[in-house]
Amino acid sequence: MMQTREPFYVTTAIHYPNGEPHIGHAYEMVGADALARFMRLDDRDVFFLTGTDEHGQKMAQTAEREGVTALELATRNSAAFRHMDEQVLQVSHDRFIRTTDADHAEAAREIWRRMEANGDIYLDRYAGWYSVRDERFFADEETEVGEDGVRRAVETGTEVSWTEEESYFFRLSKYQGPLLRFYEQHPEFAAPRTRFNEVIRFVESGLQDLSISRTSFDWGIDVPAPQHAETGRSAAEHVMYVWVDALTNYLTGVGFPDEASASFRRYWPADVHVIGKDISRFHCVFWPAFLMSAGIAAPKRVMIHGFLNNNGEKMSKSLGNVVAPAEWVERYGLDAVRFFLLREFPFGQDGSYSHDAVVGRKNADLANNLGNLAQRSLSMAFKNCDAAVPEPGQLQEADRQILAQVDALLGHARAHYAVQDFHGSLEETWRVLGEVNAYFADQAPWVLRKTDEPRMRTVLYVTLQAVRRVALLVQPVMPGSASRLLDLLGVPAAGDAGRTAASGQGPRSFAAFHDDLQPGAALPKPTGVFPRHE
Ligand code: ME8
Repeated sequence: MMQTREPFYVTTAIHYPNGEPHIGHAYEMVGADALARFMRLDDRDVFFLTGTDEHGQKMAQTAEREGVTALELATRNSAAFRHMDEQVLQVSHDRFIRTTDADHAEAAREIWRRMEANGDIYLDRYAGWYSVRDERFFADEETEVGEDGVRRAVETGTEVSWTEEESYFFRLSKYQGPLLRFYEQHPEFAAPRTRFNEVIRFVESGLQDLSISRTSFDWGIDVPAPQHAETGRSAAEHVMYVWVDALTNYLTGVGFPDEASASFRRYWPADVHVIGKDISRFHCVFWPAFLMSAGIAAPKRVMIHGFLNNNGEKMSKSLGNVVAPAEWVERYGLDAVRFFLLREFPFGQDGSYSHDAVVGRKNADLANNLGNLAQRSLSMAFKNCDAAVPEPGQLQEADRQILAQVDALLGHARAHYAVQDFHGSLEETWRVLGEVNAYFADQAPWVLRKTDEPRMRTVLYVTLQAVRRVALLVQPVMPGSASRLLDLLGVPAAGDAGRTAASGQGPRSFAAFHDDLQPGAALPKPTGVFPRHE
C-alpha cells in the first residue's frame, strides 16, 4: 500500500530499571505520549519508542546488593516500567525496547564498528573519577570532597570513585568543530534555547576524548573484535560503556543495522528525542558525534524537559517523598494526573506538584470550566431539544465571535505541539474555554428557554460546537475523558486515527475538526465526565 502520511518518530529516554518508576518517569512518558497521540490524530504516521536501559555498573551493583543477577533485576523492574506505561498511564508506544533484546546488541556493535572504521576509536588507559549513580566520568576539577570526606561530582552531587583501567576511547575532541557547525546550521536541534546554549558553551570550552568501554565488570554488550590487528588485543574483556549502548536504542527501535529496512528508511532520523535536563550532554553532544562518526544522520530535535519536584523539594528516597505514579492515578484519576502534569508548568522548565495543586487543576479547570459547561449544555439539549443536537437559527455577532476563537485553536495547538509546548496549547485552550463560559453565562439559555426558544437552541448549538472542538483537541492529553465526552456529543469515532482510548469509542481524527455537529443527531443521556475531587 502507498504510504502517504508523513512519518513522525518520537522517543523517550530509556529508563534505568534499577528500581521502580517514579513520577518523574511518568512525567516524561505523559509528555511524549501526548505528542505521539497529537501527531496520530493529525494524520502523521507515528512510531513511538520507549523502554529500559539495562546494562552498566549501576544495574550490576544493585543486583549484587539484592542478591539477584543483573538480568533478573532488569527483567523484574522493566516489567514494572512497562506496567506503569501500559496499565497505569495508558501510553501509546509502538515498541517497548529493552537493551537486553537480541536485536539491540547487534545494533550497538555495528555503530561501534563504524566509529572504529572511521578511525575514531583507540585503546588507552582511563584514570579518573566515575559516578555509578550517573554512569558518568568526571574530571578531577569536576569533583570536590565534602565535609564528610566523601568525594562527589559537583554538578550532580553523586559519589564518585577512582577508576583506573584499560579502556577504549572515542575521539570526541575531533568533533568540537563539526558539532559547533551542526548546532549553527540547526538552531532547532535542541530546546529550550537556554539549555541548548549551555550545551554550546560546553562544547566551545573544549572536548576531551571519551572513555567508551569498561573492563572491571562484565554486565554490558561485548565490544566487537578489533578490525585492525594493530589494535593489538582482543576486545573480549571489554564491555561497552553503557551510554554507547543506551543511545543506540533509538536506532535499534526502527530496524538498525538494517538500514535498507522499510522502517529505518521511513523513521530515521528521529523527529524528537524527549529527555530530561540531566542527560542533555549525552543527547546533544555525544550522540550526534557518534552518529557523525558512524555516517548516520543526526536526530532532528532533542526536547529537554525540566524536573518535577515534590512541593519544591527534590524527590529522593532518603527524603521519603517519592510518589509512585500508580498511587497518584488511584487518588486523582488518570486524566486529571495527565492534565496536571502538562498544564501546570511549561515542559522545558522545572515544576512542582502538591496535593493542593493537583486538586486545584482537577476542580477548577476540569470539573468547572470544562465538565460543568459540557454537562449543563448537554443536559439542556437533552431535556429541551428532544435529546438531539438543537437546530440553530441565524448566528449573531456573539456566536460568530466565540466560534471563531474556538476554530483558531487547532492552528494554535499545531504550532505549540510542533515545539512540544503542551502547556502553551492547554493554556490557550483554557483561555478560550473561559470565553465560552462567559458567553454561556451572558446568553443565559435557561432564561431564553422561557422567552425565546429558537435563540436558546442557537446558543446551545454554539456551545456544543465549542465543547466538541475542545474535546477533540484535548484527546492527546486526556484520551479516555475526551473520548467519553465526544460520545456524549454524538461525534462518531472514525477509523484508526490513533490508539484505542481507555474508554469511550476511541479517538477522533483532527481531519474533522472544522466539521459541524449535525442538528437533529441523537444525544445519549448525559453523564458527568470530569468529577470534582472531594
Ligand atoms: O537517565 N522529573 O535513566 P533514568 C522529571 N537510562 N524527569 C525526571 C526526573 C524528575 N524528577 N527524574 C528523572 C537515564 N527524570 C538513562 C537514559 S537514554 C538513552 C538513557 C528523567 O531512569 C530523566 O531526565 O535515570 C531521564 O530523561 C528519564 O527520566 C530517565 O531517567
